[in-house]
Amino acid sequence: MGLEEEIQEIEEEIAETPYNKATEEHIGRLKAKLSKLKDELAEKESGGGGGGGYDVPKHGDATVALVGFPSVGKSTLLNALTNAESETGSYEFTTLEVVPGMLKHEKVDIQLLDVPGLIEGASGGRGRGREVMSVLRSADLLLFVADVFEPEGYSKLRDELHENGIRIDASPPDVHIDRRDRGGVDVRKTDEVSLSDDVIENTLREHGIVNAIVVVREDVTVEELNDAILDNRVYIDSMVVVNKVDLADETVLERTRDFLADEGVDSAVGVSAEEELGLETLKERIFEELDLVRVYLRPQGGDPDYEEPLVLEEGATVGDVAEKIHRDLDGSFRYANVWGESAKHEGQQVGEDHELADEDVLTIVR
Ligand SMILES: Nc1nc2c(ncn2[C@@H]2O[C@H](COP(=O)(O)OP(=O)(O)OP(=O)(O)O)[C@@H](O)[C@H]2O)c(=O)[nH]1
Ligand SMILES: [Mg+2]
Repeated sequence: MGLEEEIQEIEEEIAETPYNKATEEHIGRLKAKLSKLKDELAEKESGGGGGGGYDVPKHGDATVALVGFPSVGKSTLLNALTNAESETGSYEFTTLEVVPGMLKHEKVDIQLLDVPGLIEGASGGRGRGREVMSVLRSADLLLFVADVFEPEGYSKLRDELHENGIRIDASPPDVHIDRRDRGGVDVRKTDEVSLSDDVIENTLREHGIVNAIVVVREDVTVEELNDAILDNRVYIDSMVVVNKVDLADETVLERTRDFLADEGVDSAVGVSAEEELGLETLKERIFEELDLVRVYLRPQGGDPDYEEPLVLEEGATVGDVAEKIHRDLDGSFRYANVWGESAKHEGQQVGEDHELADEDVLTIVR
């Protein structure tokens, strides 16, 4: 039996098995096996070198990927938001390559990627789904684009990405596995963990881990435990944009809003890419969701550069800035002065570990 058939068989078994306490462990084992087989398949298929148009180099301060079914209006939206000219059409699969565009907002360069309309089943390696997945995995934010008349597409794609190891709007489970040479599996867990030691041990064994100290500090599911063991999951934030609102009446809009609310999405942005409605709100939301930190550098004795901030991820420290501006800094960093929200007082003297806030002004003294 080939890898594909094996994958299909396990997927069918999972789909047919009701999920409850009694089957949880069995399903967990199946999912572990499934992950391993899919990884093998990906390995096998990635041997042949990349296809044209998929190796989009990352540019700008952050990368946002547009994800949506064919014809929802991704290319139209990219063209409306950026300087890009992505081909649009009223037929499906107009876009066959990844088209980048740059959006400048609040002095930040945001790269938007228009990826081919994803189809269900891409995870099985069908079409160019696999290459598309690799583009999505490296994005900083996923922008799901849904047609106002078919919001169901959003849920289907989200599930599809989940199947491909992309964990949306989640953080890595608080599970640490320290492999050992002997001693069996030693499970250490906090009170809120409901998985039994047996389930945890068996799941590890399924992955060939028989000696390890496992620390579980969160009430994880078997699937999350698998994720922690596999260590090849990516965790990406997402947001939803509902397009073509120009065509919808109040009844349609309400149905779409209700549907998304049931799916846990209560802050989708409605736009019309064609009529250019709602785009400013969308830009604002993309910027907010990226959680970026803009730092204005101020040379010693000079004025801050408010035009070109250094853009970093939330949680960035003075050390991260130092590293970004001069890689030759090694050892020559003495201290820094900070003005802004992260400073206890204006011009506070701080060390490399100081965490910066958005719009801080920083002077590095070396
Ligand atoms: N009325 C209306 N039509 C739109 C809107 N956005 C896109 N369209 C139309 O929808 C069709 C598909 O748009 P595209 O931008 O090509 O869709 P796509 O998601 O890029 O499609 P693929 O590249 O095939 O995945 C085109 O005929 C667009 O003119 C909108 O906001 N309102
Ligand atoms: Mg397109």
